[in-house]
Amino acid sequence: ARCMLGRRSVPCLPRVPVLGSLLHLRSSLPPHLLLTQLSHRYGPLFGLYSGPHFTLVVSEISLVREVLLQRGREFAGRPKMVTTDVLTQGGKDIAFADYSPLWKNHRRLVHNSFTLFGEGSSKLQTIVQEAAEDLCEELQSCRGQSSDLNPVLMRAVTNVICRLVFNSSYQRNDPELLTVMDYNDGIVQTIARGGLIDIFPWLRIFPNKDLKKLKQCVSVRDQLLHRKLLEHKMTLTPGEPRDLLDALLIGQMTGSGGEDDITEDHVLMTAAEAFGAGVETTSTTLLWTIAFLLHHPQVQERVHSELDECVGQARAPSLSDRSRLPLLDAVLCEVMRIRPVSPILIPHVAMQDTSLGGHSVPKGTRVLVNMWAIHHDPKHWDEPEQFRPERFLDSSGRRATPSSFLPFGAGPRVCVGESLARIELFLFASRLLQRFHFSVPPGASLPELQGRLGVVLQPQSYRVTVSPRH
Ligand code: HEM
Ligand code: PLO
Repeated sequence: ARCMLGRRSVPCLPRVPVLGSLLHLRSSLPPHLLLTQLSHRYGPLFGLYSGPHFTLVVSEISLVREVLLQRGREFAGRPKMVTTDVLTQGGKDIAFADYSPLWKNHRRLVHNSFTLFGEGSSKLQTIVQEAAEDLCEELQSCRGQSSDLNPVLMRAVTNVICRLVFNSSYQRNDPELLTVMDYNDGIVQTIARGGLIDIFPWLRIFPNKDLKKLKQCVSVRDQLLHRKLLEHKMTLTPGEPRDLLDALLIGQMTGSGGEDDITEDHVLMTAAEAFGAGVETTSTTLLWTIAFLLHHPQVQERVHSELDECVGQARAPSLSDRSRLPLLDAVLCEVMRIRPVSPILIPHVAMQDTSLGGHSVPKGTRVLVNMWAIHHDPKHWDEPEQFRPERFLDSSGRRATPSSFLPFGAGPRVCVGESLARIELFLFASRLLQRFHFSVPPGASLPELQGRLGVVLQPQSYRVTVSPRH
């Protein structure tokens, strides 16, 4: 089938009333693979109806650049979804909020506060190094036994966000940490299943077990955050923000008093989102990194040698070593290429009538950017299924960045946590690999690499033997 966009038409999945194209989207494949397969049949720009919503699927880098960059403003809207509305009090966050002047203010404030406490200061480096140290100690105490890294990594990255947002951290069995991990787990299991594409808002009127669980988790989260917020407000000194929460509160209080100012609820949602986005994505990327290194022991060996030569054993790696560790950097990029944690980003929406690839696009059209397809496009990547960090190195061994690589998106909706994430990935991965060798436990099989798409693309859980190198 084809659908008309202005005077030209694009290929389109067949549709029926009410269900739209859903009958053609039934598949055992996860959404990013199904959409990639469909793009082979229907082309780099095709339409479908997810229920009543007309949706364009974009699978080619020049079109993706048009959506995210050239026409970034026009495509910066977000669809309304039932589960994310529950998660964010109807869009009082950054990621799932529709484009508006208030959202712009909010995003700018968050961005500035991140810069203040993160990228701009050496404080972040210390925070991450401390969390990495703590993580290494915990692994050291495993004494070469096989373990599941997920919970240990989660605590380590949670503590980074915790220091950044609340200026506090959690001990190993802190009951509050367990509460946080528990509600987070509940949210991950119930939110936006099927990769962030909520399709039938009217399902809400039926009793829904998942939605109930989501609401419960969100309410536990909000109580906890509310307490933190109160504590902060009582001890706040204007002009001397101790952490991100202080900076946001100060920003909120010094607003112009107009209707585009953020409220205290927005501050709360920002803290919640920093935790959600900061923890889930970073720990997952680290898990993928170890999984691929288990599959490619010779790459792990080369990273070990690079670290031994450039940093040695006497001190922890720091950000200033980054340019001297191009292979490690390339490994992290290759991991984010081959298994992007957010393979179809968050859906975008056209906020006004606009165009894409020469087709006119009506206001309200949803756009799915298939980053998986971009990162696996054989026109841009030689043997895209192969894990080859060398892709990110030029002929003299320096880091290079190919143009079909956008793991954080781009443009007005680019990931706000990008530099924080890169800093964390580098400092965690370098310290871990400096101190430990990762191997498949005796008798166990290699980790599965297909991944499961929930709210992020995660590896199936696997076990690993962590042995100290020195
Ligand atoms: C959005 C990737 C870590 C906060 C996004 C998007 C991607 C992404 C692909 C969606 C872009 C779009 O819809 O066009 C990643 C990756 C990470 C990571 C690969 C780590 C490996 C983080 C961290 C934080 C964060 C550490 C914060 C602490 C956000 C927020 C948004 C976002 C708030 C929404 C931006 C908006 O809609 O305007 N991220 N992210 N992310 N990310 Fe990240
Ligand atoms: C993860 C579970 C948390 O409890 C809530 C949460 C908040 C922000 C979400 C994040 C979850 C998943 C990853 C998301 C992030 C915003 C941006 C990020 C979707 C649902 C990505 C990768 O796009």
